[in-house]
Amino acid sequence: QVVVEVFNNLLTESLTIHWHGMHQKKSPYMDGAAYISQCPIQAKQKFTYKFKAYPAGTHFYHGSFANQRVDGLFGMIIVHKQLPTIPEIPLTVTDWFKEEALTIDLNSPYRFGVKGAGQLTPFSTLLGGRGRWNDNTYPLREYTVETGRNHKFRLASSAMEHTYEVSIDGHVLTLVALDGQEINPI
Ligand SMILES: [Cu+2]
Repeated sequence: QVVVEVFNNLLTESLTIHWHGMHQKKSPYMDGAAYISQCPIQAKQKFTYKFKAYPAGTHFYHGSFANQRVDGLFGMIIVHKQLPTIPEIPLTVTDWFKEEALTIDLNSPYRFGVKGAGQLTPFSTLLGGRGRWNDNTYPLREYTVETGRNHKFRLASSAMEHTYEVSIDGHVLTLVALDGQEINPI
């Protein structure tokens, strides 16, 4: 059982949290889909989410009201079936727009091409919440690994506009699960 008390400390905006990948059997009202499974949590109000941590695997949570996810309201949910036997490294990937999500729209000067066409161009890609824009001094996220040992990266993309291909220079990655389901490793 997962119990998360969410206090909305925003000044004016409501919010909900969607627990991406959780099946929510017998707890549909905990799914966090604003206006579908619950009324949004209003500014300065709190709400307690309770649900079963199922299925096991790599999942993430994100704001599911307007585009708050794009402003950084997301994180990992990792459900372990048993204790990990190799080092695990959580890794989020997202596109970052600098502008607040509520002001990104079709008329945004950052949108490619004519109105209604093209994609928004992110200012940066964030790995583990960090990236660069217009300046190469900001420290990026660093991950320390042990030579000769297998490590499991648990990856979630919270990107709004783009899909990402992920690779690690000089290393071979074996994909062992996808969308919370184990697969034949490739
Ligand atoms: Cu989701």
